[in-house]
Amino acid sequence: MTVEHTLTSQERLADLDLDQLRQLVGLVEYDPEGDPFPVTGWDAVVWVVGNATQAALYYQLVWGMELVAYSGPETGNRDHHAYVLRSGATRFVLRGGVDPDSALHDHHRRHGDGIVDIALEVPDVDRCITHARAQGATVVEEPHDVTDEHGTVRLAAIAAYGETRHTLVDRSRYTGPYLPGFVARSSTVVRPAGSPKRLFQALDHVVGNVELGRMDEWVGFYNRVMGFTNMAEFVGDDIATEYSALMSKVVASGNHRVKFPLNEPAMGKKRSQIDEYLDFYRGPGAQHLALATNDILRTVDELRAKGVEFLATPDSYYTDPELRARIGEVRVPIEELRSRGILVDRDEDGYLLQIFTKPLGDRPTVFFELIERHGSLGFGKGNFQALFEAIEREQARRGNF
Ligand code: TYF
Ligand code: FE
Repeated sequence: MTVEHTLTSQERLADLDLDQLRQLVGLVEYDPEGDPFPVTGWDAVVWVVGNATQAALYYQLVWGMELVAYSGPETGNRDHHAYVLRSGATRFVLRGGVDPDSALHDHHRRHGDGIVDIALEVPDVDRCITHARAQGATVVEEPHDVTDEHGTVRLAAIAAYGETRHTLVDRSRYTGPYLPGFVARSSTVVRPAGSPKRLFQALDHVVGNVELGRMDEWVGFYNRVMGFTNMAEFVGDDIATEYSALMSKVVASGNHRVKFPLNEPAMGKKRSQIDEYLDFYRGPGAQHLALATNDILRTVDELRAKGVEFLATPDSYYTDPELRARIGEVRVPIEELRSRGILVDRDEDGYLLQIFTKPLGDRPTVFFELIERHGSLGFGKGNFQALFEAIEREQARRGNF
């Protein structure tokens, strides 16, 4: 077994090392030798939003992200604004139409604020595309170089679920702030004295919602096209029919940096939360991003103080003796978790702490999860019942019964 030592360019910039990543996102050792589609890690999560200029401020002021690059009319891009933000190893790109005829407005009309591209850093774009094509993937952008005074980036893209794509990025010959066409731009937002340097350090997983009966197709896509392997965690129709009304499987890249749980709706007592997403997003798309933090208590306190709303967890969750026994000892008294509504799950490898926001935008579609891992490589399976009940309470408040 070869040990994987590669950091993504973004992780290097964030001064994260492999030990920290092992803890934060459950990185594992693997042998890239036989991998038909080697992936180093996340490159960027690209959003289309209704107002990128304001969203860029929201992610700086509320989520503590740092503005690092920009493209727009002043840089020769008359079609749209694009703001590049980062927090640790996580990079967001927020795009919003300027030209009234921009195709971004059409995208936004259909989907609302959402994720258009889950871009991945790869060492060899051409090798990935050759393999992906041979496996029947739709290549939406052929491999090509883009160049400016900072060097050259090689790019290509393949289609994923719905209108989502995976751009593949080799930035090994590039030193610029993001991509050619972007200029470096720093935050004008002043960080309040005493506030933490960052509220999250890395991206842990991105969940995709797909149509009824198509989850296995998409699992197969990631297996065949991208060489991803299935992780043990899944939600079958046993859980689905009882309360969650969804089925879920997880695929991961060789080093487990990139993890994609995939959900499909299932027939439960009520209309599935996945059906609600599919209706409001007008099709398949990215449902939630899990942001890894090494201090979820502090992060939740900061975010609450700035108005972020989280799903409420009933007190019974913390007093249930069975659950308390299963959780055992964690790094803080349970009271600290109860007062914040943070969930705990434990498996044979360790435990994790997690909490979920309410939907971020106007439509009940995309939301965030905060996750603090302590050895567990799972996704909080033990919390699914409590979590899905909380989601259903919110759905009912929105008029979905
Ligand atoms: O990523 C996961 O699998 C967990 C559980 O609507 C989950 O975060 C699954 C579906 C959902 C919310 C959370
Ligand atoms: Fe999750």
